[in-house]
Amino acid sequence: MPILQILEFPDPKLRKKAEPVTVFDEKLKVLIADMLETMYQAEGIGLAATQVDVHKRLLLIDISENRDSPQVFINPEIEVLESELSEYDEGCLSVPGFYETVSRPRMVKITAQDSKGEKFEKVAEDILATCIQHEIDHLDGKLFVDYLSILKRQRIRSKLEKDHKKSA
Ligand code: QAP
Ligand code: CO
Repeated sequence: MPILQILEFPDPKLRKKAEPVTVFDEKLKVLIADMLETMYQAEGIGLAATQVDVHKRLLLIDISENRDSPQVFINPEIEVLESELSEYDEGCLSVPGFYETVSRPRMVKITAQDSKGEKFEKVAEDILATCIQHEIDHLDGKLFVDYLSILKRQRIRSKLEKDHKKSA
């Protein structure tokens, strides 16, 4: 199965807003399979379609130790259940090599559809809640670096731009 190319910050394509998925067909299943393969080979815990330049509201998460429990969320909506925030050192496959602390609501309820279009709800806490919020941000064109100081964000941008020039 093909490994998809992951866009990297500051690529402007990462800023596009994704459109709802309306067709739950074989093509969607192939995309999910390719994205899973891509996430596992890159050793990520989460991947949004935006990151592989597909601007549809679809994301994957696998926070399991054995990397064998993928969760697929299509057209996810989020409701904050607790005003309490939790802090995590976040990274991103689109911002390779950088980890920074971000605060987000600790507990959220997600309403989404599965690969068959079936609606489901899930309450997520801690790392799963953080990860889902991080991935939904991608679908809205947002990145974790947007929560950092301008200085930190610019340092990350310069470093990655240098890397991209070298490999171009
Ligand atoms: C989002 O990120 C996340 O820099 C998922 O060199 C991460 O899977 C949410 C990765 C942490 C909450 C906490 C990053 C792999 C993977 C890198 C990822 C890298 C290799 C990031
Ligand atoms: Co990310």
